[in-house]
Amino acid sequence: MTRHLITSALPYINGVKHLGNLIGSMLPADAYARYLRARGEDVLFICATDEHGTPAELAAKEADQSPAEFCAEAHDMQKSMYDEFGLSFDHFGRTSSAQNAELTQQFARTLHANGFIEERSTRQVFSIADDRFLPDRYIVGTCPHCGYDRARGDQCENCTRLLDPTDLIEPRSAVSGSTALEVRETKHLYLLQSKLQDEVEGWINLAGDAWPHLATSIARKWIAEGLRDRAITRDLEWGVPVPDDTWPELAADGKVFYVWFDAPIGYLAATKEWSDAEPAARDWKSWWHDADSVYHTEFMGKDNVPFHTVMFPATILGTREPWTMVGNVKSFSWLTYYGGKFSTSQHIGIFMRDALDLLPADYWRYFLLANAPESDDVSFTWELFAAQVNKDLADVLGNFVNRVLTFSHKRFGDQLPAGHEPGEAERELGGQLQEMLREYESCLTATQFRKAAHVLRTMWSLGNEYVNDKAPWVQVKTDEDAAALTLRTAANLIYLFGMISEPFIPTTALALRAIWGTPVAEPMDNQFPDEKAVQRLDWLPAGTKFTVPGVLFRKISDDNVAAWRSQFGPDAESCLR
Ligand code: B3M
Ligand code: ZN
Repeated sequence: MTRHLITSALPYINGVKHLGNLIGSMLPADAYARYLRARGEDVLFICATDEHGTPAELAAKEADQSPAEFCAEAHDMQKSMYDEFGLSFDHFGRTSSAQNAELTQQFARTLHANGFIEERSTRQVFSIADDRFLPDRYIVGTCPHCGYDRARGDQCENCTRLLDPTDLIEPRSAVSGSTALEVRETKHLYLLQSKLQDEVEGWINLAGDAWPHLATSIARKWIAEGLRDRAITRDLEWGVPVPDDTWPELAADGKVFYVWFDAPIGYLAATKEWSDAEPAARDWKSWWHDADSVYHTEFMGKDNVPFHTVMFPATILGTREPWTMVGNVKSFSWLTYYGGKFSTSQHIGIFMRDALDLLPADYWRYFLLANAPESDDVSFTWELFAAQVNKDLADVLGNFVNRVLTFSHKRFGDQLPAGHEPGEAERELGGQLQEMLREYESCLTATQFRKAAHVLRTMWSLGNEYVNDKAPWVQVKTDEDAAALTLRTAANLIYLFGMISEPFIPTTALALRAIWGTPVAEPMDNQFPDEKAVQRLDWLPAGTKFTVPGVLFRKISDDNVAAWRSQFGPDAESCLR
């Protein structure tokens, strides 16, 4: 049986995470993992914080902390936020782990032994006061294009032009502010990707057929431009050190691996963290090494696609070892805020913490997945958010559950009533649901979340239509048994919704399964309804006890929308494109 390895792109340790980060990888990965688990599949869902690189080191400096302290705190903060969003990682690890250092070094040694890594001399800025080579971002100065006086050596934040450190006017060190800089010769490791061009291309030609269009088109474009050899080391304090058994000189110089070299290996390392926590029961290698039965699905934003479809595959192919290669690359375009970019520095858009402070996770999960930027960019607006939440969640689903159970309770007490046997209308309903379920599952299997949400919403509406047509509040006046059948059938629909809505709104789905006086399995492993049961709609027999839940989803008022617009703008008008 196929085993499903699911990974979400590893969120950078620094920076405030916004809703675009959530829908760009972690949330759809979670919906997929939850669906497959509910189907009884063998699933391993892995993520981690991506902790190395210049931005992390600079962020730590700004916070007046060591990188290790900074990362430990930020990791815990991210982890608890993701828990609140219901992201059901089997493990949420860290690329700064010992496991990642070990595996990254091992990969590098193997690539070197196979002739795919070479030492090369380059010329780089050295700071005499700091006694170190400075990465491009560690050099600041005045932008020659716009005059901004804190432009970085790689890019000017003000005019966004790409720069070379030598372009800067009055360059100085971002570490000490010293202007005593000079260009010196130093050595770095290069991954000889050019030698792997044909192999990677051949692999993409085969594997790429399974990927959605967005991913294949990006991968092919990169391949067409040709793979270039890439420096895979940097001059930083924080990172996986170059192993001194293989490159003593570089190790003595304090070189570490480039963050994009160790980050994808972080998928393996995080799996090893998971496995090391319970070595008797778990075996990370069975997922990653010589793992024929494993199908790996990766979720990521489109800017990450080249690294996952070209660079990391080249790294793996260069080891000549049977590491698991990706099966499906599910990538996403951008979620925008009123058509503009989410921006951490200018505080435009909605950040994950703020979102949770306003409303529970299920509101966000549903809206984001139903509007996932699977092909083009999608614009978040409060107006759209409020309209969809109010209609789909509050009116269609929430109200259905409430009016059915309130009425049943009022007329028949706290047990589901018996009444007539199912008739033509129920059989027809069952048949329709069965067909929709089939479609829902094929969308989820194909990682098409917008379509899946659409089908789910249609199934919820079908429940409403059934009850509206039958009108048990009228039936009860002439034929109590008919009303009882309607209510019992509707109760079974609620139960069905509790099972099938799990990937989108897990907290509510659990609540819908917990209404009944029967024990609830959580997590929902292997509980997804099969087609036959959907046709019968008889999970809950007459006599089943229930409690009427409170309001499942509250409505978002126009006042809320106005208040949130002014709170999260800065003012939404200024973001209109
Ligand atoms: N941290 C980039 C990003 O979050 C990067 C992904 C790494 S996946 C191995 O967009
Ligand atoms: Zn500039």
